[in-house]
Amino acid sequence: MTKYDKYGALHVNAKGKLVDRNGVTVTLHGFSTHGLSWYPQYVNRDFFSFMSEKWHVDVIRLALYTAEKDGYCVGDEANKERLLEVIDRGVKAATEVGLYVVIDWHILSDSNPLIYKDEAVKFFDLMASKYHAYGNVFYEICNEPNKDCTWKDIKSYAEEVIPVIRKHDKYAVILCGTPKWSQEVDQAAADPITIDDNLMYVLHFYADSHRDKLRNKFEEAAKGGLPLFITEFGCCDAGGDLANNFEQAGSWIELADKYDVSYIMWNIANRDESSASFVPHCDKTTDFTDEDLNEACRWYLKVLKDHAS
Ligand code: IDC
Repeated sequence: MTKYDKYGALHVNAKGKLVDRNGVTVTLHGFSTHGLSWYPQYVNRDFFSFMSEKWHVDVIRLALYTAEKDGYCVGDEANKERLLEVIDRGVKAATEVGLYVVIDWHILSDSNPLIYKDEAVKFFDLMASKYHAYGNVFYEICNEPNKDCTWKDIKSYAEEVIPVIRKHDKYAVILCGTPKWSQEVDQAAADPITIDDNLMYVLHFYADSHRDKLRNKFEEAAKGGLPLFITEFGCCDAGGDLANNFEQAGSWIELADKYDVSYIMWNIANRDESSASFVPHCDKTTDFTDEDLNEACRWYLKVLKDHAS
């Protein structure tokens, strides 16, 4: 039985928890792709099926960069078409193997989602019109607002994008990033979005950089009933490439589990960086064995295995 067969379409309940079709609390665990322009080869059905069966993964995040490296908003029309095809392949592959899938509007160097708001409106209009009947799709409307982008900016962006999604898709869970690279969930808690209640706020952590201070912020918000989803984390530093800190990462996992918060690890690629799952010389796109995997990936697979048993 696939994860989707088991839980069906998910939603957020009045206590801020993600629940299944019977109202039972669910937590999802999985991986994020690296940028879809960089590494489209990992978006394939065989690998998704492998992750589901061998790695106990139940969610895949498709990271669509908006600005970096042939990003969706900076390339030409042909580039856009290519990226839309990769997303379509990813959503369909996830659906066929019964995984949940997050469509991630991956803002980063474009620090404020208002910069490409018009593109985002068109993009989510298209996504929701295509995938509204799927039931396993999450829409993540802005990865990591940063620099001087305020919660007020994000909220006004969300208030424009959410109705566009809801025009087509009444039920999907929408995920919204928070200020300072998706860390300041306290600001969202103080002034939540009220136009929609099937919504979760995003927190990201990189375990060696973000420790007790951010965990306290997370815990306050979780205790207060704010719906939270960790759509991206790493065991290393926020740059994604220095040493892993599994002690700190373990504290994060424990805390997320305590509050039934779902989490997704960055990243699926063989890039030469510690946050990448695969070693650089591995060019497989499925059927990975231990020696193909970097340390952080091996550590996470143990976490997933423990969860499954
Ligand atoms: C990093 C990638 C790296 C890439 C860089 C710039 O790992 O290969 O060169 O982006 O595009 C985030 C971001 C995520 C970052 C990651 C690590 O969401 O895009 O990926 N990170 O720096 N937030 C905190 C860390």
